[in-house]
Amino acid sequence: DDLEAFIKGLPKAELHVHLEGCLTPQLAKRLAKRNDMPLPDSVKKASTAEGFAFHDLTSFLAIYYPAMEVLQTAEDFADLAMDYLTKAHQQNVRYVELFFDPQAHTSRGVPFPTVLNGYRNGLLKAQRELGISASLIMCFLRDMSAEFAMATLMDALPYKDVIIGVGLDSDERGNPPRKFAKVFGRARQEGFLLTMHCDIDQQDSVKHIRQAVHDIGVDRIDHGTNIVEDAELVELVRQKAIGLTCCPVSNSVVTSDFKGKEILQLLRQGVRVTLNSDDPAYFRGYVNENIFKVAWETDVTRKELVQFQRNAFAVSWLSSWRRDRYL
Ligand code: ES4
Ligand code: ZN
Repeated sequence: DDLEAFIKGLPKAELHVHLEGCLTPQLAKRLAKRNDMPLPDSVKKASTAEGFAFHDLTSFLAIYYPAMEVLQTAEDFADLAMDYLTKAHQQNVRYVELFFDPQAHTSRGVPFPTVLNGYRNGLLKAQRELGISASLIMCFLRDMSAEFAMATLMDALPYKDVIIGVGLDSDERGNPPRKFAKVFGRARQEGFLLTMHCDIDQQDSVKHIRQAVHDIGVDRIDHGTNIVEDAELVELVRQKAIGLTCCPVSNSVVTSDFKGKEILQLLRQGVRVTLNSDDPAYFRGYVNENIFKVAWETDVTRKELVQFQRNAFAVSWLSSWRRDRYL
């Protein structure tokens, strides 16, 4: 209807989307064929015409990492980036900050420069052919060691033209922000901006968010909606204008609650919350579908839907990243 057209027409920025989470079964099949390799079992079992099928975080991760096997050459990484950016462009997304997990590739023998040259070429092609702008945020896998993260940070130093910040993802349980304090301190010294996943309803969510703000000094938090449990933390995040990148469809898959009420409450309290897709090929929702979910299932107004996008551009790293320092 009319509201749907309104949402589709909004100029959008997306700040929380994992490149490896944009690998559709269709693209995985094409890449497997091109690389003359069998389709990984996990892809074969879990894929349908509509996308991947799974029901919680564990069953998600059990397909997510094995499916990446099909990504072998720089061209594969470029095609993955271009595939997602084509879809984002069709949804009137103007600017994207894309997460990627280099350790998921280097740990299976794909060289770091292959990943980066591929993604960089994909981003340049999308800018040239579609006019959509994108940058990379390199995530460390938090269930791997701080030493491996530091070595990965060193690998990234020659790629500051395209990597604007660092983040932290994968399994949060038992892997608090503090584990990576030294790595993030060095990343800041190197000029990278900082963000971190603080996932929905984890053990010690609020404690982890406090560590991210106080001990790490993050510029943004990915998810982070559990701050609603602590009024002081809400006020601190509001005052510091720290953006929260929320992902309603992803929330509904991994926790069975999309957190629409909490997201809207935070928006109304003046926190810079944004709406994003997380792993769209797996959760079956790009950014518009995430906004539709909030629109259909809460009492959000059109003005507030505009505010989500104002927030996204405001807490994006478009203006704070001084690309000219590195070129
Ligand atoms: C992720 Cl949903 C989710 N959780 C943790 N790590 C991730 N990486 C990509 N998607
Ligand atoms: Zn995420």
